[in-house]
Parts: sequence; C-alpha cells; structure tokens
Amino acid sequence: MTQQTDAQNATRAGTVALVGFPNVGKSSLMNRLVEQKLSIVTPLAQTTRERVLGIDTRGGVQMVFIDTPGLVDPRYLLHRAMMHEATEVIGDADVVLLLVDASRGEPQLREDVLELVRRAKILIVVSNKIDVASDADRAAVRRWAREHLNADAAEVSAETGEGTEALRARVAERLPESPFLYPEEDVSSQPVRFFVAELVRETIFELYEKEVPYSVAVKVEEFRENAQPVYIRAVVFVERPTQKAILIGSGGSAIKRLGQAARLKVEEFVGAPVYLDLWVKVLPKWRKSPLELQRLGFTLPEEQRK
Ligand SMILES: Nc1nc2c(ncn2[C@@H]2O[C@H](COP(=O)(O)OP(=O)(O)OP(=O)(O)O)[C@@H](O)[C@H]2O)c(=O)[nH]1
Ligand SMILES: [Mg+2]
Repeated sequence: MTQQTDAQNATRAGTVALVGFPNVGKSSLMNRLVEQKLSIVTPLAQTTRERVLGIDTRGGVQMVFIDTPGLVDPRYLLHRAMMHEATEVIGDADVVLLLVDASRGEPQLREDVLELVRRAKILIVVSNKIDVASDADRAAVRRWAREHLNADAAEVSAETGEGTEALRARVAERLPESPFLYPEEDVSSQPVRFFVAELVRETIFELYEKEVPYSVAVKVEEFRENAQPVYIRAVVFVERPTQKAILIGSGGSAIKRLGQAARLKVEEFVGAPVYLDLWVKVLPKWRKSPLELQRLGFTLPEEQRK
C-alpha cells in the first residue's frame, strides 16, 4: 500500500469530554450524540456523579464521549470525588466540550474553572439549550466565549438536535488519526450493572423530593442474565432511617411504585423482561466516608483515599 492510500484509509479516534456547571445539559447532549439513552437526565442539578462513557463509531471516526459530573463547590467528600472525576477528564481528553446554558445569558464561570478548561488539548465551547434562549442571551454567550476563551461557541440544542450534527463534524475534524479505541459495535465500556443502578437512581430523582435523591446511592449486587425474567437485585443506600422510611412509604407503597417505574426503564435498556428486586439499606454518612465512597465505586483524590 502506498502512503497515499494509507492516509485516505486512516481512521480517527479519541476521547471527547463533556464538562460544565450542573444542569447545563451535558448528559442530554451525550445521549443525543450517541443516539441512545446512556446517561441519566433529570431537571435537577448534580444528577451525574461519575463519568459515563458513550461510544459512537461512524464513517471511519470513533468518538469516545465522557460525560462528567457538573463542576461544583465541594461541600461533601462525594462532591470532591465528583470534581476529581471532572478535572481528571479535562486533562486527559483529546477534545473538551465546555457546555454552557445559553438560556442563562453570560456564563458566570470562575477564573479557576476557566484556568482548568484552558488546559484542555482542544477546547470547544458549546452553547446549549438554544431552543429556549433569547437572541440577546445567545449573543452574550458568544461574546463571552470569544473574550475569555478565544473560542467560537458552537450553538446547539440537545433537546431538539439543532446544531448537533455540525458539532459532531467539528469534533471529528479535531480528533487525531488513530485506530479505533474500542470495537466498532460497542456503545460503552461500563458494565450493564452500572447503567441499571443509574436508571434506578434517575427514577428516585423523579419520584422523591428534596434531599432524598441526593442522599441515595444505588448498587446492583446481583445480576442473573440467564434467568427468565432477568433477575436483578439492587440495593438503595440512604444515610438515615428517616430516609429509608420515606423510600419505602406506608405499607411499602412508595418502593413498589419505584420498583415498577424503574423496572420499565431497565427492561428497555436490557431488552428483556426483568425482575427487579429492590432493597433499602441505611449506610450512615456515606457521602462523607472515604471508605464507603470507595466501596460504592467512587474515585477519590489521592490524598483522600483510605
Ligand atoms: N430546553 C432544553 N432543555 C435541555 C436541553 N438540554 C438539556 N435540557 C434539560 O436540562 C436539564 C438538565 O439536563 P442534564 O442533561 O441532566 O444536565 P447535566 O449537565 O448532565 O446535569 P448534571 O449531571 O446535574 O451536571 C434536563 O431537564 C434536560 O431535559 C436543551 O437543549 N434544551
Ligand atoms: Mg449529567
């Protein structure tokens, strides 16, 4: 083969991180770009807690998207773990998409956050939610991106899909020539168990109020895919007995509703009938405990590890 044909046949591949404040639509945009619901989405901030990988392979280009937790001021050790995820990803990714919510006008990103994203190898500012943003707010974001990051903001709506194909093309151009990083048919590298636990957590966001969704962690402890229906045992960890009582509800009514709603989502995800066996356990102060956080699968900054 000549060098010429080599170049013509070369594939591109790389990692593409989605970062930004909570609730700007990072998970929605990743789902739109991979054309599949992988990352959970809720109207509430701080939904995503761990990185979520979504792989899209088409036309000789493989994009490995990494959805990250929103950049927050750490109040709990859990938040520190979330920030650690986000900052690590920014340093490692081939392309960083910094998302901002266009409907909120000029973004209020602190200088330390700007410093962080300036470290990205390639940075693309993405102005999301243009379907609900005024022209003035959109212009304010474009101006801000030019002034602070010397970047032309890509305008998209994860909700309607407007602008997302143009963004895909812009990302593809910037990816390095490389063999694919994952088999072409893969959509993620994370286990089905992870996504099932996330779908249960998403349903908890939908059905419970106030601090309850933030106080839970979900772990799938048993997954028998050869059983019919597929048997899945998941444990919902809460911090206090009062939260356990709320989750279960009087006579088990609330947990029954949770189980039914979550099961429908899980069945759609695994493509088979499922028996979802939900348990609630109190794990006092898990959001502050290095040991429990690590047991639940969170990665802590090195100095916090136990
Ligand atoms: N109108 C509109 N709403 C959007 C758009 N993208 C996301 N949303 C909504 O914004 C809310 C937050 O979306 P997510 O995708 O969960 O946001 P996120 O940035 O992943 O949030 P965290 O995981 O909490 O950091 C949800 O209610 C979405 O439906 C958009 O383009 N237009
Ligand atoms: Mg998210």
